[in-house]
Amino acid sequence: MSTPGSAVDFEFGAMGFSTKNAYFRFGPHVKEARARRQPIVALETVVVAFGLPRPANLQVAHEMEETIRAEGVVPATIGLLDGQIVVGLTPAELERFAGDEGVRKVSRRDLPIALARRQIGATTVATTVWAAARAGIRVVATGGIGGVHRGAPFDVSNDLPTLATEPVLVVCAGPKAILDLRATREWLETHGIPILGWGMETMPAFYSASSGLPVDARVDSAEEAAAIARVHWTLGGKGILVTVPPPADFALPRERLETILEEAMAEAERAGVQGWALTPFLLARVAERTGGESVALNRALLIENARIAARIARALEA
Ligand code: PSU
Ligand code: MN
Repeated sequence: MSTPGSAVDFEFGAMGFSTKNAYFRFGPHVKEARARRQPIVALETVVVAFGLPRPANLQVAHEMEETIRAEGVVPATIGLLDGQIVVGLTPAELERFAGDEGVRKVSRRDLPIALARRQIGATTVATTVWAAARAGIRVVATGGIGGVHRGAPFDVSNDLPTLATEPVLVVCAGPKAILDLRATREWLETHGIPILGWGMETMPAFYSASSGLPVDARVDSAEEAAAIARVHWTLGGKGILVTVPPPADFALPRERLETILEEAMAEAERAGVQGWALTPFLLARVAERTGGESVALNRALLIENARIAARIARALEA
């Protein structure tokens, strides 16, 4: 076994990734889970650093971990610290992502830069999925995934191509509502990424229960989702999505949201906000304009998604 902070000295699951990778470090709880072959769910840190206002961000991060533990599954929140990808941040480490330390949003193109410069790096869904795959973790829980943005100039989140290459199941509330959902759905189809609907025939739209776009199959249990994922991976398939509608008590009406989003997008354009900064900007605007309702919703769906991800991770082990 490696000592904390040293290079990883064991095999990365069955993913064919090399051993002794100095850029990975596993948290003590994750090492223990691996030794005991307990199911693990990976979590991202961009939502903590950029997706939610303080202090809700840290509370939600802890609540997601607790929810996963309550299902008998081990959470592995991923982030970059001191030149390493930490799989399974400790509570004290996680706190640094929620504060004011100049955290960098790390998508995959940022990974070598943030590691070489030993920056504190919050991982997007893309980076989290990529790291989880290297660590032999098959399930990731998040809020909304990135996708194809609306209008020009063309902006496609790295979340999509990473789902096309890594065999990981992502539990989410669909692509973020700020995106072009139709184009995102088509992209997923082109790249062979199945979309399962949790108790739904249609894909949710993050803030609302339905985008009106069909899913590829409805599933009503963790076992059903796990069974499909298992076949997908046995056949060499890669990413797979389980889309969960946001808890009904919190969902926002789609028309009201569209107005807010259109205003926010126009504002972003006037202010020249683009690239990595666009998503955090739009989410913050929506939170302001909904008087925090979107934050309550985001929290509720993140916790719900963590719970479902844990159940699927357990079903995959069975
Ligand atoms: N969904 C949320 N809040 C977030 C994100 C998604 O509810 O903060 C983050 C995820 O980390 C996702 C990222 O991977 O936004 C996508 O950013 P971009 O569009 O720049 O790729
Ligand atoms: Mn982008």
